[in-house]
Amino acid sequence: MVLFNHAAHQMAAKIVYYGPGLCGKTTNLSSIYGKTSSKARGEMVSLNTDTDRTLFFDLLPMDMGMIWGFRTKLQLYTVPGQVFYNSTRKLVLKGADGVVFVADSQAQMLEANRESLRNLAANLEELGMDIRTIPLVFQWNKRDLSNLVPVEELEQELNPKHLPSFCSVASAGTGVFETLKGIARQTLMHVKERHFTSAGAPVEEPEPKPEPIPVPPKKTVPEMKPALRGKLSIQAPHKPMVSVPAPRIRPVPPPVKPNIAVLKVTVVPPHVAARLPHPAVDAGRLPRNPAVVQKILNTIDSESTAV
Ligand SMILES: Nc1nc2c(ncn2[C@@H]2O[C@H](COP(=O)(O)OP(=O)(O)OP(=O)(O)O)[C@@H](O)[C@H]2O)c(=O)[nH]1
Ligand SMILES: [Mg+2]
Repeated sequence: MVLFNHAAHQMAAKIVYYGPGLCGKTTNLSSIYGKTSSKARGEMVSLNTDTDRTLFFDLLPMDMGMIWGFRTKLQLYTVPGQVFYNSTRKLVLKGADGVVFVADSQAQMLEANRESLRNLAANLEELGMDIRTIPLVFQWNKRDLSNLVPVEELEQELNPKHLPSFCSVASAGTGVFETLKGIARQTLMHVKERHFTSAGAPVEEPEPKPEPIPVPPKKTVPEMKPALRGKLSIQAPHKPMVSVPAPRIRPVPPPVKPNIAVLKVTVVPPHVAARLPHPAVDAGRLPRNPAVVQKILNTIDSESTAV
């Protein structure tokens, strides 16, 4: 499925090279990689077995420049051709925008080509796609070898709908770019039909609507039996009585009366003390005679500073 980034004006399409084992799919991508400037392509990723057979896929990103106002990228993939890797083939095929069917032109490989084409149709169908509508081109590879099936026979056997087809020697780079251009044209025309208006403006896909959040159904009061209508009074729903322990209240102690003693201090300055009538005052002892004491106190009162 072609990917659009409308904000960045970019689009990317996925092209898958399909065909029987050893027909030359990986060789196609290696040849494109070797003959393209590093500006026009990314790095090629290959996941191979020990014997250099494709284990998972090869991937080669290609920059096709500006097309209809979009920077256009093609992601070229190959599938593993060996029969027992079918689940991987299906995985790689998922989301393809175009397919190159690479056939091995050798006579002994004709049945393997037929089988691989049937497998392509079946896998597309399982993925919800259709071999009759997906952009598809054929490549008759290994035309340099002997014991070849004539091109007319290959067309009849494998391409009865006369879709675009190309003869190639992938190992020598012959016919490889013609094939790539052929599938790029088919795929981009298909993208244009589906995603651009007749005036050439891209059709923005509407934002997918968020899944509605399920709302629990409202609880409805069951219909009252006619016989009971008018006989029932509305009552507050019965609530079971729950005994709650009384809260523990701590007795508040009565406010404590502060024991405030008012202390009157009398400071006797030295000049007053010197004129006191009794020398015992200096020693901190009061005379026993009340008259003398009173006289002392009067003197203190009149001449001292109360604090
Ligand atoms: N003579 C000749 N040999 C080719 C040609 N194309 C590919 N080969 C050789 O065929 C062998 C298999 O090629 P691959 O590209 O690895 O085949 P494949 O389709 O990727 O195989 P799987 O990964 O197993 O599916 C290699 O030795 C290639 O050099 C060709 O046009 N002519
Ligand atoms: Mg391969």
